[in-house]
Amino acid sequence: MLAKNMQVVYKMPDALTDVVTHYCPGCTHGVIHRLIGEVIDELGIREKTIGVAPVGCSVFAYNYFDTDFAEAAHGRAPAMATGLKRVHPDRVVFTYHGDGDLAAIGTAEIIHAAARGENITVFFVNNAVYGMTGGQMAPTTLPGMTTTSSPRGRDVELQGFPLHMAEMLAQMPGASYIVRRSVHDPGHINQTRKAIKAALKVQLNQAGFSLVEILSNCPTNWGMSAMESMNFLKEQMVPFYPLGDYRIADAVKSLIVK
Ligand SMILES: Cc1ncc(C[n+]2csc(CCOP(=O)(O)OP(=O)(O)O)c2C)c(N)n1
Repeated sequence: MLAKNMQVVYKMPDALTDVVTHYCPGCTHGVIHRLIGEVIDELGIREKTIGVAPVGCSVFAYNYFDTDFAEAAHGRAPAMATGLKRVHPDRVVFTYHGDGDLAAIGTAEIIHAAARGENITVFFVNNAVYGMTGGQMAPTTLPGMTTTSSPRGRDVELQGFPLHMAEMLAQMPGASYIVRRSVHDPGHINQTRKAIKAALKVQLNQAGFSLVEILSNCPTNWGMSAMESMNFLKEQMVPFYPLGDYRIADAVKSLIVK
């Protein structure tokens, strides 16, 4: 019981379990989980939400979200989410994946889910590397960026150019809401939270495919302190992957709060 004149200013969202996660110190997966958890609570949808995570650092997300949850094979979350949503159209289905997952092994899956306009919500956490497996180059690794499999820096002549997934998926007429946000400081974390809420509202309004790309860090595999990784995110990632709204269909404009 709270003393007189005291207010609760911080509490664990009901949509998250009260456990210690396995994420590395300084990693923003935890921040993003929290934002999703807060929004699920705010929308009052915990009892009807089903999350889907494939392989990657967030492979144990089923332990952290106190919602129904399913584990997909690497790259296959959009297919599993499609099946779940079609069988249970009254449920809210979201996927949560890294860039190795969504933009490499799962590229075909995500493109076709967007093209079909599946009424699911995708949270795409882009940290520019394969985090779980030791920091190898991903499709989103920046030109010149060193990773464990590109020790001299990504050479676009040799390894090609990074994929800009939000821009690509925004070309799909089936997609209703495609935006890119970042979590490098409190203001941007707040913007990300608003986008997560808007994306879930799109689904709740049966308005089709929604995706929030969230630029994120990986201090361990980038070989940086948490603070250095936040600076890298702000100074290198954001200029290369511009934040913004890439597709907001007319039908969903009224659902978006700036
Ligand atoms: C079919 C298959 N191929 C490869 C792997 C190995 N693997 C596990 S996670 C992963 C990439 C994870 O990177 P990302 O999706 O960017 O997520 P992060 O760990 O950075 O959050 C890979 C290649 C696997 N588990 N299954």
